[in-house]
Amino acid sequence: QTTPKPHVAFLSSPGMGHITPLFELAIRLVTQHDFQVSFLVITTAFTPAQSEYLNANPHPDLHIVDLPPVDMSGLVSDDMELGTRLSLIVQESIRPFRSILSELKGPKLRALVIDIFCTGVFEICNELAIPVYSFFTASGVLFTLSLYLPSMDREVEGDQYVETVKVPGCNPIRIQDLQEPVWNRNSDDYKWYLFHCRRLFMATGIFINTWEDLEPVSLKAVKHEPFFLNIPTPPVHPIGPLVKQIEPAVMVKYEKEMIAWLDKQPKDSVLYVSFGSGGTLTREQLTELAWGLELSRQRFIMVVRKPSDYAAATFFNVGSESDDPRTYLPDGFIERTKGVGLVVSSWAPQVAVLNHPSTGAFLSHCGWNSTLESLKHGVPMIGWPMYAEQRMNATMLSNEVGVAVKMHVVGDKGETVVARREEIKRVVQMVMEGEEGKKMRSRAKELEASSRTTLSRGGTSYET
Ligand code: BUP
Repeated sequence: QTTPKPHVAFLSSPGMGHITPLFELAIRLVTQHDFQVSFLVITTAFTPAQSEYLNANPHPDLHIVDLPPVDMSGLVSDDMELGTRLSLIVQESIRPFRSILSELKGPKLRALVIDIFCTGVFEICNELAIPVYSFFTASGVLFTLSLYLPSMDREVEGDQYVETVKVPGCNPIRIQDLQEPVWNRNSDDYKWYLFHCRRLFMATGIFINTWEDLEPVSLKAVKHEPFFLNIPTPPVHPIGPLVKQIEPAVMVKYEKEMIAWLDKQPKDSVLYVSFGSGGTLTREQLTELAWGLELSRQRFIMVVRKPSDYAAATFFNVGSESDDPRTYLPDGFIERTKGVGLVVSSWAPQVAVLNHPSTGAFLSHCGWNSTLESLKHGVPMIGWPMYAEQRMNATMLSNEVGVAVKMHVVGDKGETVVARREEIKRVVQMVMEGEEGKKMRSRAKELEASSRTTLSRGGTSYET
């Protein structure tokens, strides 16, 4: 009689930013380590992009299990901050969690893997004796801050953090770089985030989507700094960079055309511009960006979506917008940049673009998935952070890692500053043609090589 394969369940909060790394871990457990996985999907606030991604690579040992949709009317509103909204959706969706787990097909669960917004499952799993591993899908910088947050919260008075944050063993974080929820102690988002951070300590272990060569400072702090040893932090397992694989098979016509266009461009000559699935610019900023790109005379692919002050933008409408970008880009921009630039509405095959030899840099919001995808493919970045922990990421990537230059979009008081076309032109030219760009590209190539090593058999992330 053969022993059944170890059975592990996954639960992710909605949104590609969290689903992607958890699903990539699930795929690897199944294809490289002989596990079977039940991947539980919260169907509320689900987008076409998410279901396309989850259904792209069927595998007999990877079961997608849809949780019953929940009615969130009256519980969430459009003006609610993202973390609060996610926490509430998860809270409602896991009400029947005990019966969901008991109905899973396959042998008894050996573990459950969750993301930071799913910490409401600890009690039930405890009763059922199922170990819970938390997969922290953001950077090591945010991870160490998150472990420190409950202690920091106890020591501070007042509504806001006003001094540079000094997480033990880590580089100081400027107040302007803190994500908004951490900044404002009265906000619901802060309270929810603090709640989840406190509960991180209930995990049997914590996976983190990074690796030693990218974030030595944070990982060393967690391992050796007395503060973290004393709290005590559960065992921390760096397993990154786990990013979406290239999926040429599922590309639709306009995506194939983009890649065909890239095929005709010289090596490292194209700037890829995208602000992630949650990022929108104002109309004024989008105009400046378009002019900056045009004046730079560099090749580009720009993913655009409706400006934030054009119509209500929501976090979950990705892939559903069909408005013509001509209505919000400068008059004649698309015609004048024809042949040099490509404008795509809303969604691009990002990993395939970053993997393409013609892509020379990524102007990015510095979301952690986008960052890892860029570095895994050896592409340097122009950091244009928008929300959440992206400002910390951009600072770390430019000051510590040397793979990015930051666009000046954050003022001294943390306010958003409009980047002007001349500055955009200067930074784009510097990265695409200048010495600074060359240095960053060579550093990004080093990290590409190191990411390959760590994920290969015998490498630290693979073995972990
Ligand atoms: Br937008 C976009 N194509 O056009 P986020 C995103 N993605 O393939 P991050 C595309 O979605 P945040 C597009 O490659 C990544 O794997 C992208 O993107 C893919 O996440 C995934 O939401 C998620 O931009 O930022 O970069 O971690 O901080 O917003 O979660």
